[in-house]
Amino acid sequence: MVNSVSDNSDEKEFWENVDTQFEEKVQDFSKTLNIAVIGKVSSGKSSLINALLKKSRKKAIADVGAEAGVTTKLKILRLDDRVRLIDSPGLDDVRSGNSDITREFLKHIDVGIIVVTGAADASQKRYLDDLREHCESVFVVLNKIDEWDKHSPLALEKVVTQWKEVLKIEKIYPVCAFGYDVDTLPGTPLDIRGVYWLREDIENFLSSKGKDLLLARHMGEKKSYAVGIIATALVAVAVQAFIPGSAVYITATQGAAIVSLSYLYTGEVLSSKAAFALLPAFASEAATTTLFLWVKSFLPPTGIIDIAAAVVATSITLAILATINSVLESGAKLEEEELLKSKFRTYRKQAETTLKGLALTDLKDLTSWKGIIEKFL
Ligand SMILES: Nc1nc2c(ncn2[C@@H]2O[C@H](COP(=O)(O)OP(=O)(O)OP(=O)(O)O)[C@@H](O)[C@H]2O)c(=O)[nH]1
Ligand SMILES: [Mg+2]
Repeated sequence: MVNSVSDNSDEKEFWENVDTQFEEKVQDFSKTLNIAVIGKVSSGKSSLINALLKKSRKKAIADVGAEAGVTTKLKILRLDDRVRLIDSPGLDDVRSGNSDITREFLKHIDVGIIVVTGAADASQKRYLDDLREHCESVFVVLNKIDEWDKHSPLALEKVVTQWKEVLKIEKIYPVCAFGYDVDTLPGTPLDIRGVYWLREDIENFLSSKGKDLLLARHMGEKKSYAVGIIATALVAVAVQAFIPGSAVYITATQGAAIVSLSYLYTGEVLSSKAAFALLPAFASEAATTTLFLWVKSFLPPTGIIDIAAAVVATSITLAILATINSVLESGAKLEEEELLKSKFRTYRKQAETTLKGLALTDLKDLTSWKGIIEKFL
């Protein structure tokens, strides 16, 4: 391929612009995340942590025991270099931990969760107040709601109301996190209730701080997060397809989504260079030989106000990201170019069929994308 001088400078400018856009889009993974789970002995703190992280009994990360005081004082779960979960009866125990880790931790706690059980107990107010002083966001959880299974539904409602009154709070999360005890009878299924809503609110808070993926990476189930990353990228691409110079934005969006997917599955932060180095594998599948020309071939630099352009851009992006997701999910390496190519061929055909006949409103709608991608992956 012989490029003229002006093509080369076009290409250079293109990549400079892509890099600028990429930096704006990519999540900052160097942040830290501290979560404190506080509550009386045997209230179910460790069980709740497992449920929150969507762990199976076999893959539980926090020890659960029927005897009181399994988490005797302070348990520090170091999920990775940047993410810490502290499980403790109260912040007093964290304070008396008096190590570098606990001192650092107390300086900034992103999320505090206080776990209570049974009848309303005003003595818990001081633990809540203490937690509030150290945390950006606090969630109160009423665990073991299965204790009321044999009562009328009103009984649980009354308890919830009383807890709100004694703690002077607007919201409490009634949950059940049963089944993580190693002594649970074999074959007994987990009984998890209400944790979905707690998780969703915590994730929304973390997302507002650009920290959602720091936690998502430790979840026992990753697919729903991958769907979210891909859907968000596709909405952006559908919108960007109509902007002049769309190729720059779309390439940057693809790169940032690749970095997010890679972090979700491996915890590794890909450089922009490494992320963009993957794209030529998909380009050479198409007719043209360089990524620059390939991107331009489906996206005129001026942008055209045409649904067909948006469909092409989203279907190619969907195929690229589905390929990356599939390789990472299977534990294979992104460097395996032949694998990328062969998966991309299949996904590209599938994407074209799936997206045929979609309206522009669908292409710009996050929920409709999530539905499509869930079936697609
Ligand atoms: N019925 C019922 N039991 C639960 C629930 N959640 C936890 N448990 C049980 O309560 C006991 C204590 O649970 P843990 O998760 O170990 O509680 P903890 O607060 O971490 O306890 P310590 O570490 O000892 O302070 C275990 O036997 C759990 O199986 C629940 O929602 N319902
Ligand atoms: Mg415990």
